[in-house]
Amino acid sequence: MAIRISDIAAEEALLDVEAIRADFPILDLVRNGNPLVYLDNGATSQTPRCVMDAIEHYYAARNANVHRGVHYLSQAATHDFEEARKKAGRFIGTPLACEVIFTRGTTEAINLVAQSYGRTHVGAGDEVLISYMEHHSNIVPWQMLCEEKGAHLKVIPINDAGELDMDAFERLLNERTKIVAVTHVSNALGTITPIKEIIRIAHSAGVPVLLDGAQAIPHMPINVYELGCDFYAFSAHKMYGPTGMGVLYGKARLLDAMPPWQGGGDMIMSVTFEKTTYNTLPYKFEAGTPNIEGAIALGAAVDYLERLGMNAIAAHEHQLLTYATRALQEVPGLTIIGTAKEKAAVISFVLESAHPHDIGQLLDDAGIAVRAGHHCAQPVMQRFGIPATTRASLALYNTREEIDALVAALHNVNKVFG
Ligand code: 7TS
Repeated sequence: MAIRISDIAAEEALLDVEAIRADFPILDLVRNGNPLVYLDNGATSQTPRCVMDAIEHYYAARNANVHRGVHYLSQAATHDFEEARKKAGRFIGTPLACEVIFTRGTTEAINLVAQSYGRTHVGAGDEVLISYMEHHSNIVPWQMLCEEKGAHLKVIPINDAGELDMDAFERLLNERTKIVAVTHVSNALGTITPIKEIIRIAHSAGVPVLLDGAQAIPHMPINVYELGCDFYAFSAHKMYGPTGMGVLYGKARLLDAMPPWQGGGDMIMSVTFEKTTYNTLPYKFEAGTPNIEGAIALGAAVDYLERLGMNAIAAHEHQLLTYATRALQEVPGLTIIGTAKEKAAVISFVLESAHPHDIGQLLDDAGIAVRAGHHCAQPVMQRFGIPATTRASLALYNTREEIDALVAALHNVNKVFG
């Protein structure tokens, strides 16, 4: 069984949120005389002091290139960099560091799979299966691949609650399907997709599965071995780590058989003008000097999250989601977009009285940061027949008082525009 957030939430919420907030200096900011209420965590989460310290320590005591120096600093930097890889692997449940490819983020991780695995396995007339609720970064790389190869992009529909139509999924899966690429959590709707079921069905048809974990990774424990997924992509900056950093997990057997997608330093074993032989995993996919500080800071974010406990985080956020959902439903004219049974702490909504951009502006005046727009998921907006939503995406440091501030500000929006 996949881990259900609602089951985890049955446990006590165990986070000392007040102490946690002290770890995040930016939460002390004041805007227009109001304390910052940061509810745009789906776009990027804030950074705890320990992650900043890891970056500073790298530049103060480690700065050197990795995998190439005999001198102390290079060896120390290499050690910390590879320790970070082990931490990232441990965080998602793989003991094999070779299955952890460092990338710029989720977007690059998905492009890597599309360009390497995809270009090898997808040919004319083949199909790539995604869903209606994908972020553009799990649509466009596959579209580019399909265009190049004369293949077809197929899309699993969603119902009015924003849940995948699993019957349609089974119908769409066929012998021409070469890969299924779906999100674990929708950034626009908050839906947690039934990934265990998706993987079981796809694998029974012999089709590998890539999961876009960008919005799942900060909210719940992930174990790629328990899930059995073939690829899992995520970004550090959505899990309290740095920007420009992410991970592609892939099964070693698959990664090993895939060609490199970028050429350059570090990804080679030997080079002559006649022939180049490639490095072993994971380096085969990491051409050029990597984001060393980013990897080390990602490792620090993993340490931080493990100290707090992903179950406790999931329980806290689920309680907050329930509280916020009830409170928002009391706002006249407000409709929540995305009412799946299983949701992570993301709430998209529309308000009769005002356009999402005007709402975003008025909330900002009150010190409340939300995202207004299509959330890089335009097909979701088209599916619901709306141009945009306002989205509050919650994190481990958010509180009920902040939800109350959001609700009060929305009542004010109704007053101003009503
Ligand atoms: N996949 C999903 C589900 C996402 O939510 C995002 C970013 C990405 C992929 C891309 O991640 P990146 O780190 O490579 O950029 N989502 C959002 C968002 O919801 N608001 O801003 C960025």
